[in-house]
Amino acid sequence: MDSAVLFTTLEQRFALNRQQSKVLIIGLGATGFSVAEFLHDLGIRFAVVDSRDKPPLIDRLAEAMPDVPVFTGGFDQAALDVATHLVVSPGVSLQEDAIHRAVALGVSIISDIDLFACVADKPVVAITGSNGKSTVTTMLGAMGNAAGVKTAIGGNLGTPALDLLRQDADLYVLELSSFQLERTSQLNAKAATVLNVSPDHLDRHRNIADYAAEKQRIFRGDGVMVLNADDPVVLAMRDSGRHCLTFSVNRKADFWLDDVSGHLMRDETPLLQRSELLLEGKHNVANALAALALGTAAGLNDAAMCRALKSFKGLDHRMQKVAESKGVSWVNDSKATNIGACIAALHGYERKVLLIAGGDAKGADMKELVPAVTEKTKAVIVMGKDAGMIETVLTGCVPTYSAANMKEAVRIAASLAEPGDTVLLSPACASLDQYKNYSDRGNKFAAAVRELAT
Ligand code: UMA
Ligand code: ADP
Repeated sequence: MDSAVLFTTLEQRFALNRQQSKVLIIGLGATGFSVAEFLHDLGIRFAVVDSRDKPPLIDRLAEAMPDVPVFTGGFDQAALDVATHLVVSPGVSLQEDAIHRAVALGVSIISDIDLFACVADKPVVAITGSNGKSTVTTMLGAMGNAAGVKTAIGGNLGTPALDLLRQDADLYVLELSSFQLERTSQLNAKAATVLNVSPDHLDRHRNIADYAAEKQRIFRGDGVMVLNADDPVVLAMRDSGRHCLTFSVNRKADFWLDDVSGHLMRDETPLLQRSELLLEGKHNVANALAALALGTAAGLNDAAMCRALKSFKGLDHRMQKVAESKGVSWVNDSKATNIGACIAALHGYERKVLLIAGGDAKGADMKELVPAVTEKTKAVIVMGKDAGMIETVLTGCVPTYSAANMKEAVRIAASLAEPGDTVLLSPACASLDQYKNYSDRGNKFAAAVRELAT
């Protein structure tokens, strides 16, 4: 974008300029650093605060932008007092006292996604939901590139949105979390979706209604709304004045699964056979239908979209088979960090599995696991911060075993497993109580399984 136009846009939308603005970036992780680079390039004054003593990107910032004031070990009040704008990283709650006080004094809050939305001059597709975001975002990236449209993917997926602007792209596909959306007001995506809503992050959102309302913010603007017809909470977000596309694995919709012929359909047109998808589970059929709807709204052609879907192998740590040993399958679904993902995983199995679950439940009510666990598991091995609570909830439904760590969980599972069984790590909880992140947890599971096999 031409820089004169950019400065005018920033002034009009945020009253942000080089003369008067003093931006305070809150959080020096991946997002904070991307915002620092963006503002630095534009010559807009800013400082950075982080509550941690040594935030992850502090050395990189000191090297790349040595003159930038950085305050760590808390949210420096003097820095807050002079700020005209706050750019709050998604990991920081807007309920923090310091942020509340600043807002009450008239300081405006913007997000990296807002800045991105103002600057991006190519179409944006935006994806949120409790589960399936990363899968659908990556599918759509593959579809775009298969169609010859240079497609950049990022956001909550990993690459901060502002960093995507450095790529030579004709289409941006953003995965957005509820935290990113709650502080974003400038999005106008060409197509957007809420894939599904099930309880998650209830330690940060007041209740599920608030959480759903934050997700609904993805539909701001006038682009195509892609809605899951199987999820009443999502379907209720429909705006009858807008172009909407629905998808469903249970009934006819704009994009749907025909259980009789086994085709993924657009209206009455078969697009591809379910058996041509490499991913297991009906939830992945829903993901593929959502990606087809979004891709269609973005103008991608059917042949390229289907080609991409047929070769899409899925992402690590999502229903990933890591070993087959002594007739037992070991499946890593460490990315199942909430109840909805764990239930979707269990429903993918005909035969009962041995489940390893637990970690930080993030305020969720684990009773919601009971029907699926009762129907689909032989036993559950619990671990992590909320192990005791999960065990209490499951008592009387299935046998439960408690493990101190992943090695022990794998050992217990191996002692219970018989040939033909599956051991599934699908924790229904976040990993941060015991691991660096979900990949660390998944890697430790795979390592423990390998160790056992040798
Ligand atoms: N933190 C502090 N004090 C601070 C700032 C951060 O303690 O002052 C802590 C946070 O509580 C959090 C961690 O630091 O635990 C990281 O926070 P951050 O906002 O600096 O995170 P970033 O490095 O900018 O990464 C964020 C997203 N992280 C979160 O939302 C927690 C990344 O999503 C995203 O890939 C990245 O921006 C680029 O857009 C990760 C994630 O876990 C994968 N997302 C959650 C999820 O998927 O469930 C929402
Ligand atoms: P997200 O980015 O929303 O966390 P992922 O694609 O990374 O979504 O998948 C996270 C977890 O949710 C995995 O355990 C995966 O098997 C499961 N999952 C993926 N898609 C769906 C869906 N549509 N419904 C329920 N669970 C899903």
